[in-house]
Amino acid sequence: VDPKDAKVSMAHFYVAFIALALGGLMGLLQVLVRSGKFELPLGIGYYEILTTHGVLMGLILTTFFIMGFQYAAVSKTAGTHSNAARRAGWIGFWLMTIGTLMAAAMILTNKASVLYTFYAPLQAHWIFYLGLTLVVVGSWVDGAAQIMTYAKWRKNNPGKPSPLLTFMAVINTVMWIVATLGVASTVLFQLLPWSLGLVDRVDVLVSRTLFWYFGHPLVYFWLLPAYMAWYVVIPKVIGGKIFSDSLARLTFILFLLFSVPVGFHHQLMEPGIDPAWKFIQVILTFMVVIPSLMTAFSLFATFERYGRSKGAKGLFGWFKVLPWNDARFTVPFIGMVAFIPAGAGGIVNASNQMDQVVHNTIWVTGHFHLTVATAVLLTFLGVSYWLVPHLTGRKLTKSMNKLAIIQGWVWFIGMTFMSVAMHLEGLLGGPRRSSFSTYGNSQQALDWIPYQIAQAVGGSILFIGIILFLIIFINLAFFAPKGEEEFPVGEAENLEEKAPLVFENWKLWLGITAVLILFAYTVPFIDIIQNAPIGSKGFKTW
Ligand code: HAS
Repeated sequence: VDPKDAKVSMAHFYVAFIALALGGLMGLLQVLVRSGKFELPLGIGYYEILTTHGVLMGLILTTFFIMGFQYAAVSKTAGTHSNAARRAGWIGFWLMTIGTLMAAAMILTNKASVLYTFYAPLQAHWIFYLGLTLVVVGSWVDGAAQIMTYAKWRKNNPGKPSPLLTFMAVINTVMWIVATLGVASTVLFQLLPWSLGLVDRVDVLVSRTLFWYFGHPLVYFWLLPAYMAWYVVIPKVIGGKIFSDSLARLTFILFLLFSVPVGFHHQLMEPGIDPAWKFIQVILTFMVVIPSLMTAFSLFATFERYGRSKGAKGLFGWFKVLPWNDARFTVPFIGMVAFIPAGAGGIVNASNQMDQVVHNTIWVTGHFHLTVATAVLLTFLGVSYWLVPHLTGRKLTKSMNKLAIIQGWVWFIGMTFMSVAMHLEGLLGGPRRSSFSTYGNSQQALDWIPYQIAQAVGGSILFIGIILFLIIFINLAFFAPKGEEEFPVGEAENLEEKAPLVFENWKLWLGITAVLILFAYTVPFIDIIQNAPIGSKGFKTW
């Protein structure tokens, strides 16, 4: 990656990992409070730390890391960004950073304790909403940089499929732009005017529906960069090949089509939405499971073929020959393994009847700590172990590689404690988004306490995992010996197999995406607006 482009990516990573440090500390406080053995000092509120944790980890760490990673990936595979694209990268970065500071200032002064979902009826200070708007607009400008470089590549290479990693980054950016239109609408037309006092009431169901129109593709915006690493980087790291370039592209296109029209599976328990439309969106949710199953198939195929080429025998012989001493492989691999129970939990959530048991319980928190906080995050950390030294012109030394592997296993142990306990407590009815309470010593709430203590143990181990990562990151950014670290980009097994050009027919894919969204949302939206009550005054949190 060109050193000028490297600087843009590194700037994103600094903000991302400051968010990880602060957000991680809030996570630690969170599990300690919920164990019932610790009280927050200085009158700090539970929802203040919960919001800080969710916004920093779920929105800031992820968006900054993803934009920095994709910017570098496009520069590496489609060629150095032009001056205009690099300017866009910097403008996007600064807009996002200013927005982050505005939102953080409001959360830390307890004027925006509205959780990371921030939908009505909870109301935050208008500066919080404006800050988040800048984060979203900044990410569009950042995304535009990637699209510009992709367009330039296509112009210079007519009739050829674009580099796989660039193609994947562009799909994720396009999906992000389509998804953020929902959150931008609720913020600009509902939440900002309402918090400024320009309107008195707000339609809560409209705001929640627009949020979840965005909220589900948001989780795939987190996932797809991890899939980029699993499909393209991991085969090269282990010395194998990408199972199929075309299958990887098709997977990403399916995500573009099916990520958005599924938001109702977060609202299955909400009144005011016709059950028939909920049912339709549940079916579409099961469609979006398919590309993940294709990914699992493709990864197993890559591992097995590599294993056989090394003489491995039997069903799982390949497992032994994988490069376990290489953090660039081991850390993301732990993430992949976690994604198997994580995905199974997601399928439980998406099943209407079972969601009635788990909705709003801490089971859901367990689900998303396995998905985004393990499968995705460990992959991001595994990527950082080679990308940061690649960008700073340094080397991942043997001792840091060892520490990175330990970091991955520490995370695995901590998350096993925490998320298993969360899933089990959820099945016993333990609520999410709530501070410690015995509910007047009710037996049911007393039964939750051992699980809450297990979560505190797991959460404390995870915090050690974050400290280990930060030590390695600081070393790789500033102190590791100078040298060259590879940016691993895998090759497809069959180089003759050219990806069909129809995959880059954007009119076709964006057209189908629009049709699916209109199909899934138009009628229910008209219903919601027609049957709207007079709206809610909401709850001011400031
Ligand atoms: Fe989810 C709630 C359904 C995936 C994140 N999810 C959430 C929330 C978050 C979240 C943050 O239908 C909470 C939102 C809130 O605050 O309220 N989720 C699903 C489904 C999937 C799914 C069907 N979720 C994710 C991913 C996330 C994420 C990915 C973040 C990155 N989720 C739901 C539902 C709710 C929900 C409901 C609402 C619940 C409620 O009541 O509120 C699917 O996409 C999952 C498909 C995944 C698979 C797994 C494939 C496995 C692979 C690994 C292969 C491993 C290898 C290694 C090769 C089918 C690819 C092998 C090695 C060996 C040794 C074996």
